Amino acid sequence: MSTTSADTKPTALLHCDNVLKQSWIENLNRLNVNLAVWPDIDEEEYKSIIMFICWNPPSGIFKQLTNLRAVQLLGAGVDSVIDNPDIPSTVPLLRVADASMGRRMATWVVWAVINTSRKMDVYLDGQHSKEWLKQTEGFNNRDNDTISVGIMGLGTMGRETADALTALGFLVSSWTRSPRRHRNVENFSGRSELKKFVQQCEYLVCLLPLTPETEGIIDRHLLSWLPCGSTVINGARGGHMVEDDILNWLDDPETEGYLVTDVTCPEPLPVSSKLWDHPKVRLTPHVAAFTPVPQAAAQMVENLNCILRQEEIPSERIVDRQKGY
Ligand code: NDP
Ligand code: OXD
Repeated sequence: MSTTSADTKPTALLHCDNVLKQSWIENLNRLNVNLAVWPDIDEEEYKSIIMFICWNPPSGIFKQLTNLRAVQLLGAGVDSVIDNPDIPSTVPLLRVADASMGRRMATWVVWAVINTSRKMDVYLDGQHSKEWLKQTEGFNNRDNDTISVGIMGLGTMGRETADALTALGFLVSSWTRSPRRHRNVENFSGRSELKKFVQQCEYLVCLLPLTPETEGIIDRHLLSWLPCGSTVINGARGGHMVEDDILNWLDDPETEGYLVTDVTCPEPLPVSSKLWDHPKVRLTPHVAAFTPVPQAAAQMVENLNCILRQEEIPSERIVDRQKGY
C-alpha cells in the first residue's frame, strides 16, 4: 500500500534505489504530493499514477502504469535512461533543469580554473613539505582577462558557469549545437566551428550532455587543436573523453596538458585506471553538482501541477528524444 490516505489515490510513484530515497520521500510528502513509493503500491493504485519519478526504472513497470502522463528523472543528465526501451515514447521524459545545480557546477568549474591557473596544487605540496614556494607563479600572477576559458555546452550548467567566470574577468567563449547568444560570451556552434573554438581555449570546460554526437568528443583530434599548456575540465560525463587519448596527451612533453575531471567512465573509476595517480590529473568523484533534493522536488511538483492543470511545463525540463538531451 502507498503512504497516501485511504480515500486519496496516489498521483505520483517514486522509484529510488539509492541513499537519497528517504529524503525524496520526505521532501515530496512535505509538498503534499499524493505519493506512492515502489514497491509499496497495489494493482489499483498503479492506475492512478500520472507521474513516475525514477532514475533506473524497474523493467516491466510501465505496462502497469496505464495512465502515465510523464516520466520524471531524478537528475539533470538523461544518458542513462534515454535509450531505455521500456519507457513509452509517447510519454514526455522530464529532467531536473538547474534547481540551483548550475550555480554548484559554476562553483566547481571556477575552483578548477583557479586551482590550476594559480598553481594551488604546487602550494599544497609546498605546505606538505614545509617549503615556502613564493616563486611558484614567478612573482607575476596572470590577470584573469588574459586567460581564455571555452565552455562546451551553454545549457543550465554552462550559462551559470559562463556568468561566474565572466564576473571574475575571464575571457569566456562557448560552443553549442545551434548558435546561442548569451550576454557577451562569444559563441561558436556546430562541428564546423569546433576546431576554431578549441584552438583559442586555454581552459576547455565540458558541460555537454552525453549523446551519440558528443560521446568521445574529447579525443586525440580535439586535444591536438588545444594550445600548448591547456587544461581540460570535465564536469559532464566520463564518456565524453577517450581515456587513452587523454593519457597520451598528458604524457606528451610538448603539449603540457592538464586534466581536472569530476566524471569518469565507468564510475566509480576502477583502481587499475592510470588517471588515479597521474601527476597531471585532478579528480573528484562526481560531486560537482549533486541534485539538491528540496529544490528538485519543488520542480517536480510544479511539473505535476502543470500536467494536472493542463499548463505547459518549461521547455528546458522536457527531454528532446531526437536530440538526446
Ligand atoms: P542542457 O540540456 O541544459 O544544455 C546542453 C548544452 O549542450 C546546450 O547548450 C546544447 O546546445 C549543448 N549541446 C548538446 N549537444 C551538442 C552538440 N552535439 N554539439 C554542441 N553542443 C551541444 O544541459 P545541462 O546544462 O543541464 O547539463 C549538461 C550536462 O551536465 C548533463 O547532461 C549532465 O551529463 C552533466 N551534469 C553533471 C553533473 C555533475 O555533478 N557532474 C550535475 C548535473 C549535470 P544547444 O544550446 O544548441 O541546444
Ligand atoms: C546529473 C548528475 O546528471 O548528477 O544530475 O550528473
